[in-house]
Amino acid sequence: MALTLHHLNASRSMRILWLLEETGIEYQLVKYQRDAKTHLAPSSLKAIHPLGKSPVIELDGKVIAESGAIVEILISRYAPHLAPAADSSAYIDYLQWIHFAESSAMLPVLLKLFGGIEKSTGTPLNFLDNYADSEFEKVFGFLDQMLASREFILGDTLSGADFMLGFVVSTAIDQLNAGDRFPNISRYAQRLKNTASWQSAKAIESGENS
Ligand SMILES: N[C@@H](CCC(=O)N[C@@H](CS)C(=O)NCC(=O)O)C(=O)O
Repeated sequence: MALTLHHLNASRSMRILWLLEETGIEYQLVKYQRDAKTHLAPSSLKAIHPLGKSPVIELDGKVIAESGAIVEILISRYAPHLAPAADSSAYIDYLQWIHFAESSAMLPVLLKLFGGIEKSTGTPLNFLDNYADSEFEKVFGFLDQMLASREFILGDTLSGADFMLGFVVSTAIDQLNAGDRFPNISRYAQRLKNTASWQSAKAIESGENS
C-alpha cells in the first residue's frame, strides 16, 4: 500500500494527520502553507486535485478528496477497530457523526469565521461575497467537468451519491440560475428530475398523492 497525505497547515487535513498518527498506518507527508494574506492554499495543491484543497490523499495511485470519505476509507481498510460493526446500531450513529462533522457543524463555524474576517478587515460583506462567488465557480466548475461525459455521477447508473447531489444541484440551477454557466450540471439536474422516483417524491411533497 502506498499512501501520501497532502497536508495544508491549519486545515481539516488535521483530521487525517491525527488519524494516521493514531493508527500507525505508513504514509508520506507533503506539506503546504496557507498564504499569509489570503489564507488560501498555494496553487501547487491544484496539481494534485482540481479543487486545490486539503486534505487530499493519494492511495495506491488514486487521488481522494473529502475528509469524511478519506476517514471512512482508511478506517474500513486499515483500522477497522475504529468503526463499529457495519450491521450495528452504533454504525448508524458513526455515519451520522462523520457527516455531521463536515456539514451541519462546519457551516456555522465557517460563517462565523468569515464574519470575523470581515469585521477585522473593515469591509463588511465584501469578503464573504467574493469568497462565495469564487468558491461557487470553483466547486461547480469542477462538478460540471466531471459530469461532461457521465449520465450520473459514477457513470451510467444511478447511485446513492446522486441522491445526495440532487438537492444541491437542483437548488443551484433553479434558485441561483447557474444553468447557463454549468450546462453539464444543468442537464444532470434535469436527468435526475426526470426519474419516475423524483417525480413521485415531488408529487408526495406537494400533496398531490395524498
Ligand atoms: N469538504 C472538504 C473541504 C476541504 C477544504 O475546504 N479544505 C480547506 C482547508 S480546511 C482548504 O483547503 N482551503 C484552502 C483553499 O480553499 O484555498 C473536506 O472535508 O475535505
